[in-house]
Amino acid sequence: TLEALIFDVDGTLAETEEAHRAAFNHVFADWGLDWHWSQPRYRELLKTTGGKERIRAWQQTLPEAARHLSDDEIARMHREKTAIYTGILAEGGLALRPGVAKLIASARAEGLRLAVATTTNMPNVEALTRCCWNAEPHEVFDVIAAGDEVAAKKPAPDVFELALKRLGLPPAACIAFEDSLNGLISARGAGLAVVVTPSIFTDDQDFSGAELVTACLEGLTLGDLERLSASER
Ligand code: XBP
Ligand code: MG
Repeated sequence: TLEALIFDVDGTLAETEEAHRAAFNHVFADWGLDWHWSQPRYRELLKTTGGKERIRAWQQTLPEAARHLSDDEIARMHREKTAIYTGILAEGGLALRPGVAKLIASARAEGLRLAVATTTNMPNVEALTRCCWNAEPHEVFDVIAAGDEVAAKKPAPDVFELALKRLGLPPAACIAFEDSLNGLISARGAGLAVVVTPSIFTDDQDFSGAELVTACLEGLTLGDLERLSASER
């Protein structure tokens, strides 16, 4: 039987990537760099999960002479990016995707447990629950596995495995919610059934390994999820 729901954050709970993209571009300008991540470019860059990893991967695409940031500098730049991003969310204006609030409320009411498995770091999860629920992460979710808590980010299964370990549940008792192919691969690697709601930056990806691909979570019942989590994989 289904005992817990495990959610990705970016792109799944809310369409956060435009705020992330704005924060990256903001910090690049602050550092006097002429880097700019356009939407089409960011669609490609998102295939590298994690902000620090993404900056590093971007730098690798530049000519040798332009690759001057060390890993320490990237870490510092990324801390500034986090401050900009959380500032954007604190201004409000970010909404949960359709159906998310209702599904989480009904799961809670039915005694299911709730978890997060995300590549983004904890301050960003905090900013999101404050903005969207007016609550702290642990008031909404029982378990949170985030960012640099695992060495290998998605598509590695580590962050979903960590969430399962903290829940103390086997994958068969849970279902994962994702918006990206990297997330789908990660969750499946941890043995989970996956519901995919493609986001504005991932709607061209191949989600054939998912139990369900749907535009949004609206109308999805716990009974539907119970059936999906029990399906053969
Ligand atoms: C989301 C990400 C994150 C965010 C930025 O991946 O890859 O990197 O874009 O977050 P997923 P940080 O939704 O698959 O978890 O800058 O905090 O890393
Ligand atoms: Mg995501």
